[in-house]
Amino acid sequence: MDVDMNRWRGYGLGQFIHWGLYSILGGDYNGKHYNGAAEWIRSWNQLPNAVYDSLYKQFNPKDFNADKWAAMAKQMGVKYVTITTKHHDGFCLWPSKYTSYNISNTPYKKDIIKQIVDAYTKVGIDVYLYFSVMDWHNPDWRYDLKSASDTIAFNKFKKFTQSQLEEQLRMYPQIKGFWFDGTWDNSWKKSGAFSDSLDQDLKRIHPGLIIGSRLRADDYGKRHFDSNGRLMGDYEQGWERTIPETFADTHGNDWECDMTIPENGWGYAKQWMGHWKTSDELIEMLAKCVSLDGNFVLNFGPKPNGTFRQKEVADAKAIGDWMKIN
Ligand code: FUL
Repeated sequence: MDVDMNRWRGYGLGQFIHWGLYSILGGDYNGKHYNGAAEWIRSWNQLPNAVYDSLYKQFNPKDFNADKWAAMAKQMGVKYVTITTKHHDGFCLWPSKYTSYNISNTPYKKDIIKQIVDAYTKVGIDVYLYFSVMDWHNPDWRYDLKSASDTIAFNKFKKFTQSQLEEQLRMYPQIKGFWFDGTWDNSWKKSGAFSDSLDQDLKRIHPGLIIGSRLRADDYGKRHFDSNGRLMGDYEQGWERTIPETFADTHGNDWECDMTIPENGWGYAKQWMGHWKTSDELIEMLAKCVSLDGNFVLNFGPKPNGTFRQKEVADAKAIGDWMKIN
């Protein structure tokens, strides 16, 4: 386990990728732009859920080329990538046999996750899978467990979640870990024993697997020390769009900072909100994170056609140039 954690500790720079059906809308519906995180649009009542849930029929990223993505990440100096396999909307970028709401039923059809895992692994970049437990599309998912029928449905949902994760490990054995998300609801808070057994199960299937702290809803970032006080392949996912100031803030945890280029929002947005960090600002953040023994992970939100925005390409280049001389 320490070998794997030590590898993780040495990364320094990572890339995050948010890509899914929300990228098709880019924060807009019917000519109106919604000024929030574009990947959350399904929950803003800007459009009927049924319309959102049919977007998969349009997902066809004709210009997607995983080798080009990996080459850009490589020149940027990235050591690991985390890609959204399923965000809160429940749509799966891999051909999961546990739901038809997946990539194989889009016009594009091909497994996006496999292409990414293969292309990045080939150039020596470790791959981690982002997985949202919260799933707005699955009828068995619940915010809370208030009745016996909620519990029955959510138990079914937990099995579904476990099956999907095991499926990912079977399909992509090269991956190094999971970045969990959407575990803050009461339903998951009441499922602590399950998330612990899930954690152990995944690590049994894939020894050395590194799992982010958000798997456990009730103690983000302070979990999983064994009886000798050693961290068991977990890292603190608490630093989202912020950076700790001093070592006192990091409490000796392994941690990463996940950063967006615009002020808010991870998925592609046609209009970017607020201040767009300059390349120099991003480099300064990277240096600060590494100086506090953390990893800096920069987010990219590819367009629906499978290419990156100009600003992202320029930032990747600037960071890569800086990495080469530092
Ligand atoms: C959050 C999510 O709600 C955002 O959409 C994004 O995925 C971020 C990395 O994590 O919890």
